[in-house]
Amino acid sequence: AGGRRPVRYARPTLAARAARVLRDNDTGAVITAAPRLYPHMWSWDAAFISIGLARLDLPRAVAELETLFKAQWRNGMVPHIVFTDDDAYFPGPDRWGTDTAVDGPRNVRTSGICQPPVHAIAVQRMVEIARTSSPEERADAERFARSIWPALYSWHRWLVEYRTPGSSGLIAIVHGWESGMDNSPRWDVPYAAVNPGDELPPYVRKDVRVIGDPSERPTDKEYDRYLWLIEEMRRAGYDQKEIVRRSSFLVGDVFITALFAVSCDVLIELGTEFGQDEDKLADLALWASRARDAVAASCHSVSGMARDRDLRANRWLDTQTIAGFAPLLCGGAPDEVQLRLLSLLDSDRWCGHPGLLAPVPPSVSPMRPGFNPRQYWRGPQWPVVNWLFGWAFERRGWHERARKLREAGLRLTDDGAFGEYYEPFSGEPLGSTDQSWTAAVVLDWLC
Ligand code: 9WN
Repeated sequence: AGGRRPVRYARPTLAARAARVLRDNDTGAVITAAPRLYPHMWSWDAAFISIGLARLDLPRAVAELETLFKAQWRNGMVPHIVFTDDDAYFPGPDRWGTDTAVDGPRNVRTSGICQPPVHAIAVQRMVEIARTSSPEERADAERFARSIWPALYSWHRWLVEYRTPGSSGLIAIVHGWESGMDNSPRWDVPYAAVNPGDELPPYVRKDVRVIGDPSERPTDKEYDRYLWLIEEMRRAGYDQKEIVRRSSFLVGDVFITALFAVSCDVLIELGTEFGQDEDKLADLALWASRARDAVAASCHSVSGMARDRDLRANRWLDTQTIAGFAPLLCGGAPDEVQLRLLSLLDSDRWCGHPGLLAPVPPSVSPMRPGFNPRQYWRGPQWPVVNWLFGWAFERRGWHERARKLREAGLRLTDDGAFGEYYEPFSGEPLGSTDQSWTAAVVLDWLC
């Protein structure tokens, strides 16, 4: 490989460029997810951004997560978007209409759904990074971990209390955006049952104006469904119990469930170290073990891949995507299943595909029908997802595997464009460039 892209930056230059992206995307109040396409704060982006920032400016990293958690809803939900005043993104706060939601936050405008719970992971990583720095930074990071812990706990409790319906034990999402993998083929079957009514208020997309090639984004038909689900939630006044009872989309998300399990573990570690309440630590241990069991129980008997569950239609969703490797993030599946997943991940169906520029797992296997190398969550490689697997592998003691994923991630991103996602064969950056979370994970890999 090599030579398919004109530019390959040496590591120090790449690090300097990544740092500049985070600085340039800083409005002073928040670091936007991307300069033009996403001029607001996104929940899971903010977590990754804080990890990258911890290397550059710990107080700024702390401030970022504090801003996100100031927008936490009174019931515990951490909203997926915290809006700035910029109106270049649709749907903005007026369309969401959460201002009158009973549980909404005060003095800040947010969307009305959530995103994957990776925030405890970010806080622990920030502490680790600060410990390699000065004694002052170490003390600041530890003070921050102690002070944000109760808010992290109540965020996790919200996921259990409001989003673990039925008996599967999986954490449920009520909108594909909550998964962070918006138009992944994971959601095609449940979305087919979402029928936007005639009452869908008209709207104009803004994302396709920013992205030169609209085929890199979800389709209009998909957007109608995304907007219809918002309409349903708005009508329910963002009453979570009501939404989970009635919305036309309710799916147990195995990837979120795995992240939740491991985030609970991390929260236990932080809480044990920083003297948090024993009862709360016991809650977290119970939640982690239930989530892990749910992930293991979802594994397909032949492929071993973990599956989402359509909770409206009561059936497993067999579409194979990167999310099928969820048990590798959190553990808990039988050894034999885990080995099968590892060899599948290494095989030519995934990271070992001979055509890939870099052995980073694509969002969908290039061997699957429906794989689209340019469209969003239907094929491209996402650096943040690679970071998550690398982080989890390191944590599980699989150092060589973690190192390989880090190297692969750096190979993919050494063009210095900080693409939102990448075409797996040519390595062309797609979607937004100068995407903050891509810059952040690159910084973490480099340090
Ligand atoms: C909708 C910000 C976000 C990411 C998501 C990614 C994309 C938004 C969009 O951008 O979603 O939330 O408008 O497409 O899918 O994972 O957090 O980077």
